[in-house]
Amino acid sequence: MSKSAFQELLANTRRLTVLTGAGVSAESGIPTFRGAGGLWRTYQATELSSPQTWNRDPGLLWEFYNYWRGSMRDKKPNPAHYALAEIEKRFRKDNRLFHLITQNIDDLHLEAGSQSVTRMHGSLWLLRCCQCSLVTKNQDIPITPAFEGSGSPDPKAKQSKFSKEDLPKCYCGGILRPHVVWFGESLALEDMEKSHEASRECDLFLVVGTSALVYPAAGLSTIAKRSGAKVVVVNLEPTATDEVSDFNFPGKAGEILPDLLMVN
Ligand code: BV8
Ligand code: ZN
Repeated sequence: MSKSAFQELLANTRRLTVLTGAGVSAESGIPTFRGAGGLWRTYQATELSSPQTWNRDPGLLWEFYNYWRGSMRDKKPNPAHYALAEIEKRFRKDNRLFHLITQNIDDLHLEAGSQSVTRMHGSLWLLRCCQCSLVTKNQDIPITPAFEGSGSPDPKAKQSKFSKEDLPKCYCGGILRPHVVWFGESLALEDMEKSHEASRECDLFLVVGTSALVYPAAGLSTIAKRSGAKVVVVNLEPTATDEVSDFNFPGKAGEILPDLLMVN
C-alpha cells in the first residue's frame, strides 16, 4: 500500500503501538546484533547474554557490558528516535493513545523524549543487586576502576581476567549485574502485561528495525494482527514479521519515519 494510504490510516488511528529493535539505533552508529559487524557477530549471543555465563564468569559479562556502555559515550538519538517521540506528542495532544515497546537497552528512545515506553529487555544504565534485588541507575564509565581501559572481551577467551573483587557492589555487599534480560530469563511480568495489552488493544502496530527472531517480542505483531490491528513494518531487510504485515516500507528508519509519520 502507498505512503498516502498509510498516512490516511494513521490519521484515523485511535491507538498506535510501536515495537523497535536494534535497527532503530543503527543510524546512531550502534551495531545491530545480526547485521555485518554486529555485536553478536563476534560472540554467540545466546551463549554470552545468559545466566549460565554470568554464573560461570561474571567478569566476562561485565567486560562485555562495560565495553558496550563505553561505546555509547558518543552515541545520540537519530531522526528515527525523534520521529517516534514527536508522533507520541501529537497523539497525546489529540487525546489518542500511544505506546512504544523497545527491545533495545541503549535508552536512546528516552533520550529523544519518548515517554510511554516499555523497555522489554531492560537497560544498559540500570544495575540490579544479586543479593537484595535493589535496582539502581548507574552511568559510571568504566563500571569500576578495575575495568579502566578494558576493551571488548576476547570471544575466544575461556575465562575473563576480572574476578568478583573487580565487580560493582551494592550497599548490602551483593554483586551488581546489568538489569537486562538474558536468554533463558523471563521478562518482568509488568513489561509482559503492558506489551501484550498495547499489542492487543491498538489499531495500528508499527514495527521498526527488528529481525523478529527473539521471543516473546517477536510474537507481539501476531497478537496485534489477531486482535484486528493493521501491522506496518519499517526495516532494512525482509523479516518474519512480513508474513503478518499489511504494509511494508523497506529502508532506513531514520530516513523513512520522519516523512512517513509526517513529523519532519
Ligand atoms: C524468555 C538483552 C521465557 C541482553 C536480549 C530455547 C531455550 C531458551 C529460550 C528459548 C529457546 N527458544 C526460544 C527461546 C526464547 C528466547 C529466544 O527468543 N531465543 C531466540 C534466539 C530463538 N527468548 C528468551 O530467552 C527470552 N526469555 O523467553 O523467557 C523462557 C524462560 C526460560 C526458557 C525458555 C523461555 C529473553 C530474550 C531476551 C534476550 N535479551 N537483549 C543483551 O542485549 O545483551 S535480546 C537482543 O535481541 C536485543 O534486545 C535485541 O534487541 C534483540 C533482538 O534483536 P533485534 O533488535 O531484532 O536486532 P537484529 O540485529 O536481530 O535485527 C535488526 C534489524 O534491523 C535487522 O532486520 C536489520 O535489517 C534492521 N536494520 C538495520 N539497520 C536498520 C534496520 N532497519 C531500519 N533502519 C535501519 N537503519
Ligand atoms: Zn543489595
